[in-house]
Amino acid sequence: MEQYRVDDEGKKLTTNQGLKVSEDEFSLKAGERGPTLLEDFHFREKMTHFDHERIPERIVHARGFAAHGEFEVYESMKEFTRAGFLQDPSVKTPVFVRFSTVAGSRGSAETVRDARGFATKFYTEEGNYDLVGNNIPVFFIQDAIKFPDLIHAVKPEPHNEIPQAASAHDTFWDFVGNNQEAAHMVMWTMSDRAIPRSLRMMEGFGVHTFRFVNEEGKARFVKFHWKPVLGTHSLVWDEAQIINGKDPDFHRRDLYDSIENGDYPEYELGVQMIEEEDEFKFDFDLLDPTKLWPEEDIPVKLIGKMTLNRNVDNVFAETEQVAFHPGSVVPGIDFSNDPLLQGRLFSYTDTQLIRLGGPNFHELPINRPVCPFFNNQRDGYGRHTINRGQVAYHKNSLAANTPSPASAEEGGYVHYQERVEGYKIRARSDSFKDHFSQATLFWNSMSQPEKEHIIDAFSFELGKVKSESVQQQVVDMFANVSLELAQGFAEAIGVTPPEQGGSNVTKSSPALSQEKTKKSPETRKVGVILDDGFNGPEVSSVLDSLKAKGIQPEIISSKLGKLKGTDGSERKVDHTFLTCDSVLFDAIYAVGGQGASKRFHRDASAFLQEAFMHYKPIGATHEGEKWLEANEMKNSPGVVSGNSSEKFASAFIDAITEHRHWEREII
Ligand code: HDD
Repeated sequence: MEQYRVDDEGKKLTTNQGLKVSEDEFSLKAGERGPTLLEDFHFREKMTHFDHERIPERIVHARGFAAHGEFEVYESMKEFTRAGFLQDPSVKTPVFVRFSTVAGSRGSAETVRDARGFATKFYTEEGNYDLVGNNIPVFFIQDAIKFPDLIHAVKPEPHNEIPQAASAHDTFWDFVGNNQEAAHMVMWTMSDRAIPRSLRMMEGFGVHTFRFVNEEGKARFVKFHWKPVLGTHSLVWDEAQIINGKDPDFHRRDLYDSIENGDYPEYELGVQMIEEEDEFKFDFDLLDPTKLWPEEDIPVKLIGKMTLNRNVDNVFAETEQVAFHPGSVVPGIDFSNDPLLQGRLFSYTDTQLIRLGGPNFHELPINRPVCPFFNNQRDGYGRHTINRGQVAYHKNSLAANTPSPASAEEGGYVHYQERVEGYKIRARSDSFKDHFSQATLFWNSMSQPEKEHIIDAFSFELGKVKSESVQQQVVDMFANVSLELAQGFAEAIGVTPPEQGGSNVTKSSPALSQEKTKKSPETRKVGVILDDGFNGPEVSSVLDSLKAKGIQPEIISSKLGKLKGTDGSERKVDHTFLTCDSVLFDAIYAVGGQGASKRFHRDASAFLQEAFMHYKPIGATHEGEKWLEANEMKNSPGVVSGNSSEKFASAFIDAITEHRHWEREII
């Protein structure tokens, strides 16, 4: 991509024709106070370009943020797939990953309750491979023909464009109540998974069943997973909503800053594989995208690692113009007959034609394969390549019948030869008809706090629905998943709680709960509340211990500038109480200083109360301890106090590692 990067700094200003410009502030006029002249080609070019600087936003996944990186396989996957980029651990394959929310428009906030897109483009030597997934392993619908209906229902309502980037409205829940295949995914979107703490701390899934095909032509069903090295962690709903106001760019800022700081986000690629002959051995259909493969039954084999190590230079040129497509595959990776996947194979190219304005979008630098590509396609809007010669057809004799197809041995893509037969029919297999068992499996797998969050999420979302009939339909529907769940939110929204129903599914899959995820203090942000006259040696010692664990302390005070400690040491203030908020930190270290004002005490207390409400770790010494006492927070779980700095630091780091302290009683 290097050849396309341009640095304008230090250069003379020119028009797009390369003509040096002598004046860029005044248009060409007939006299100093006269009208502008049509002759002013510089003005016309500048204004025309500006007038055309927007393209249609994506119909879904409009708000996204992306980064470059690389992928390495741990060991050759030759036994399972011939995909070139999965053979050699010494090869680094460049990747570009775009994360996104689904429902909101380009300008919407980021910590909304929604699935997150997780789309990865591998620039392999055999062509681009796109793994276009989400952070949720299942989908709302089973057939792509329903996708426009789903999206029409979840997008803002058409008569008033309300609400933005939210599913808490009548049309979405009307869709759910009347399309019960959505049950399983709705359980995920009502869970903590739909409000990730960071794009660096969420899983990714290819969702569909794909195929791996090896050199001998043997195929296996495969599901793809991304496992974040930092573990899977979430926000709490109240916090997520406040962040949307305090910092609508929260997730992109977190990703961007981490990469700039050298804290490169890492994800391991995992695969679950099922032999072709075992296709019918499960109590769900492998082709049904509303079903996951429980990890305890079909283990996830970790096969490689992706590291995101470079931010984009220009969001429009890269993040906005990137075009993903689940149909961009390489030899060794093939499709299944999942009807959702089959429909996606059409939709993605189609949407790029309108979004990127023609059929040559593969020539944009971010979309170009790194391997050479040759065919007989020519012309169209925005064509860059200058194809030479008179021949643009196949077969031909004038160019010795080239470019010519490649055999499998030469790297040609050969579709897996699956035997299919049947009547042309608009129908769905009976094996797709169980909509509730895995929704219950998910529910059974949740810890108590996670279950409470799900009931709260349903109560919030349906509490915003105006139609009582829709509310009742959803309650009745989710009684099939769990009576405890349906009764829980029925009560909160004031409709008739179901008396019958429930599920006889008792199975659970511990891997679905975030409770046992990897926990690490690394890259966690700690807000340090400090004022003049702080205990210098103690604060230095605690901050050094935090930093040694990769924790990032930032100083908060009543004003910017420098604070002086008791020992004369100085600390630069990063934020004031006005410019930040407790929701923007993972933990709070409250110290204060000597002689802080009443207002300081009030602001610091408010910070602690909010952090406490969001179950965050709190460390407090000196005046901090007084704020704890005043707010009855002392000795609560995850609240650390005391003056021996070493013991304090280590207990505080343990509390930060825990992420949140659900056992805390919030009154
Ligand atoms: Fe899709 C974008 C993921 C079902 C049609 N989709 C899009 C993006 C992601 C996904 C991550 C954003 C890519 C980017 O960052 O540019 N989509 C999924 C997943 C699905 C899914 C995981 C279910 C398993 N999508 C799906 C269906 C259809 C589409 C069933 C239509 C038949 N998706 C699109 C689209 C988009 C898109 C309209 C909008 C922008 C784009 O493609 O490039 O074609």
